[in-house]
Amino acid sequence: MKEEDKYSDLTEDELAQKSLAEAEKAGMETAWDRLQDQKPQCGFGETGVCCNRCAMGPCQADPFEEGPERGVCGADADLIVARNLLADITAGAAAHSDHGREVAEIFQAAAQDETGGSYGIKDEDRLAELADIFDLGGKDLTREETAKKLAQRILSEFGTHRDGLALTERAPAETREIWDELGITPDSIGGDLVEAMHRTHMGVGAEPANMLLHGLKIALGDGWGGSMIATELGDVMFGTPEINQSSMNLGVIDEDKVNVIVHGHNSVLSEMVVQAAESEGLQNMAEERGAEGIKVVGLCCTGNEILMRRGIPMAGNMLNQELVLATGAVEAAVIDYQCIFPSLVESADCYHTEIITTSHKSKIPGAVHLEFAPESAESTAREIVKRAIENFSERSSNRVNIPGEPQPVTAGFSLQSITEALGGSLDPLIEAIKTGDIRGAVGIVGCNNPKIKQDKGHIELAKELLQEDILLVETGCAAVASGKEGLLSPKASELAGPGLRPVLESLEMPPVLHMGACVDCSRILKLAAALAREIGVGIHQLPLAGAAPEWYAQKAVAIGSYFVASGVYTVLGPPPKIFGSSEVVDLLSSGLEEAVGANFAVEPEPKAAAKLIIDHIESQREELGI
Ligand code: CUV
Ligand code: SF4
Repeated sequence: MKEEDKYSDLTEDELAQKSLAEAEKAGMETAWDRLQDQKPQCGFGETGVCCNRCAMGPCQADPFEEGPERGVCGADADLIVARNLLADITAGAAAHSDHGREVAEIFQAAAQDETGGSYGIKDEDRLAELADIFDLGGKDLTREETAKKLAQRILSEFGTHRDGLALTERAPAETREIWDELGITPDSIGGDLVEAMHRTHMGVGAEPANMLLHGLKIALGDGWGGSMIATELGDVMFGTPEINQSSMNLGVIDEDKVNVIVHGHNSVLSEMVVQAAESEGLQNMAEERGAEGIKVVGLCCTGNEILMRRGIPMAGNMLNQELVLATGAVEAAVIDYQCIFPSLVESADCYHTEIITTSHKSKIPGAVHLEFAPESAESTAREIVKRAIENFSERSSNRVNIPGEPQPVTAGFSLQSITEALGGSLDPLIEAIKTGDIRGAVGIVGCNNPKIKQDKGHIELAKELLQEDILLVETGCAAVASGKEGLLSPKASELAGPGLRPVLESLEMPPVLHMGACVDCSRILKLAAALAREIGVGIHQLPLAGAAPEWYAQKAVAIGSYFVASGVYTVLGPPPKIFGSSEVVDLLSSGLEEAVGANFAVEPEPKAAAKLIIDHIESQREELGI
C-alpha cells in the first residue's frame, strides 16, 4: 500500500493525502485523529436531547421513552431540542454579527480619520448604494459626511435601536410580507440576539415553535444584517470583487519564499497583512535573508475574502489548516477568529511555524499575541510580516515538503461582477432560466467536517447538479473544495449539461461561481433578491436551492436558517442535532414549508441530495410556469 492510500478515505484532496502522511511522520495530530478518539460519540448529544443549561442538570430526555421523559425543570425532549437549536443559531448569528460589527467599527474609525490612513474608502459606488438604502438623505453630503453618518446608522442597528434593519429592504416585497406575517422581521441585530440568549434560559416558555420562530428572526438578522454589513463595508473599504485569476491548494506554498498564512474570518486583518507584505522595504528584507520574497496565502474565509478582492492564492479549507503546517515552509500563521483549531499551536510545534493571534477575543496559549487595533493596524501588520521574515532562517530545508502544484482558479463573483460579465444586466441569466437552458441555481456553502470525507460532499453534489444544467454559486469551504478540484476554472464547463455548457462557454465563465466567504452568503441573498425582483416574485418562488454538504459550524446553522427563512429550500449533509424531537423535525420540514415556503432536508449522500434538489427545482419551475 502506498503511503497516501491510507489517507484516501479521509480526504478527496490528493495533496492533503500526501500531507497527512507527512503530518503523521512528524507526530502531528489532526482533527481526523481526534474524531477517532472521540468515538463512539454520545447518542443523547447527537439527537439534541441533552441539556446542561442549569445547575439542576445535566439532564437527558429519552426520545425512546425508556428513560425519564423530562429534565428536572420539566422540559421535555421537544423543548430541549428546540432550545439547543435556538442556542446554536444564536451562537452562529452572533459570530457573524460580531464580525460585521467589528468591520463597521473600523469603517467608523476610518470615516473619522482615526486609522492613520490604514483604512479608507475604495468603492464610492457602493458607499452611495448604502447611503441610498440607509436613506441618509441629502445629496449635498460630502463623502466623509456620508461615511460618518452611515457608520453611525449601521452601528445603531447592532445595538440601541429596534426599528428594523435597512438592508432587509433589499428583499422583494413578497418575501418581506411573509416575514411580517410571521413576526420574524428582525428589529435589531444585537437586541434580537440578546433576546435569543434570554429565551434559552430555563423557564422562558415551553413552546418549541415559538422558540424556533425567534431562531428564524435572528438568522435573518445575520443574513440581511450582520453578515451583509460585513460584506458591504468590506467592499466599500477594500473594493467590490472583480473576476480574477488565482490558485488554490497546499501547493500554493512557495518553497523559495517567506510564507505567511492568514487564517480566520476578518478581512480587516488579512488586508493589512497583504499590504504590508507587498511593501518594498519588507520584500527587500526578505531577500536579504535569502528568500525570493514574501508570499501571503489565505486559509478559510479570511482567505476567501482576499482571494475575492485581491486574487491572493488560497492554501485550502478548514481541514487543511493543520496540513498546511506540515509543508514545513510556513513562517507565520496569523489568525483572527472562528474555525481555528485550539490545538493549532501544538500542531505548529512540530515545525518552526509561529502562530500569531491578533484579537483579544481569540487568544491561544503558546501563541505570539500581537493585538490588532484600527489606529495601529499598519504597523502591527508590518511587525507580523517582519517576524515571519526573521523566522525564515529557522526553517529546516530538509523538512520542507510541498505536496504538489497549485490548481488555477477563477474567482471574484459579486453581484456587480456577475452583472458586468452578463453585459450589464441580469437579463441574459433570467432568459436562460426561462428557456430552461439553465434549470436553476444552487448555493453550495459551508464547511468541512471530518465525519465526511473532506471535499467529497461538495464536489460530488456539484458535479451531479452541473450535469443537470444547474448553475452553482458557492462560498466558504465549499468554494475552496471546488477550487482544489478544478471546478472554479472555465475549463470545467465541460462538466455542465447541454443547456448550461454553451452559456458558460460563450461567457468564458466557470460552472461554479466563487462568491466569497461565509459572510458573503449575503451576496447570494442579494443575487436571489435581484432575480426575484426582476421576475416579480418572492424568493420562495424561484428555482433555487441551498446545500451545506459538509457543515460543522453553528454559523452554518444560522446560514441554513436564513436561507430557508428567505425562501430557499436547503439540504444539509451532516444531520443537525434535532432527531430526538419529532415535533422539531416536523417543524423544520413541513411546518416551515407552510410558514415561509421553504424547508430543510437532510441527506448526506451526494447523489440522493442532488436528486432532492433537482426535483425541487423542477417543481418550482412548474409552479412558475416556465
Ligand atoms: Ni466561514 S464556517 S469551516 S471557514 S465554511 Fe469553512 Fe468558512 Fe465553515 Fe469555517
Ligand atoms: Fe435540566 Fe431543565 Fe436545567 Fe436543562 S434547564 S439542565 S432540562 S433542569
